Amino acid sequence: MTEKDYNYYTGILKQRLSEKRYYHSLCVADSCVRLCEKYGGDKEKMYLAGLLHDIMKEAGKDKVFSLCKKYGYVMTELEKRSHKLWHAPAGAVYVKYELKIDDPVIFSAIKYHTTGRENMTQEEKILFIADFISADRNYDDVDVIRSKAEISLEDAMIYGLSYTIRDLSKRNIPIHPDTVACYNDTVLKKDDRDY
Ligand code: DGI
Ligand code: FE
Ligand code: FE
Repeated sequence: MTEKDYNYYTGILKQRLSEKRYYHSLCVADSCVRLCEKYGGDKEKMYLAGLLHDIMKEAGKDKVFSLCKKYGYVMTELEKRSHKLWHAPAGAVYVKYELKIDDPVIFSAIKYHTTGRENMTQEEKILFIADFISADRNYDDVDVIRSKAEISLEDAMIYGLSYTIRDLSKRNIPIHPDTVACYNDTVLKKDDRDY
């Protein structure tokens, strides 16, 4: 990315995000590059995807719903009622249609960065894990998932998904079908044992 583009995108991020989440975005972009170097992936695209992945995180309901309506993203009932999920698809459409970054790799990495999905692409997996292990994160198990991410992206995904599913179900919060599909798919592909 040119310095001009970097200044342009970080300028937009600074307008839309708190200092803390702006810093998180820079850290996730760096983690994306590291994971691309380790596992293979488009570094240039993934730096940008990491930078912009939470761009709609602090947008209000009106902004999110009007973006989705304008660009034809139809939310399911579960999605409408789960406000933490909105910023991922809304961010993807914002980046594609408003910032005019028309790239399917960046689009799908941002769209699925919160839930994951079945049959994730390499770049989707990279952003999904980069978001869990970025330098600004300091939740209890962060070291466990960081060390898993040094060994296998899929092992880190299973750990992260299992943590999220446990946390949501403990609090009786609905689990998106893509989250469950991602978990099942990753577990089933990891080995061929019967359960
Ligand atoms: O945006 P970040 O905070 O960096 O991270 P994120 O995009 O992974 O969002 C995490 C939040 O999303 C966390 O509060 C849990 C919530 N979440 C993740 N998966 C699901 C979910 N919420 C619902 N309702 N269903 C899910 O499957
Ligand atoms: Fe997010
Ligand atoms: Fe994030």
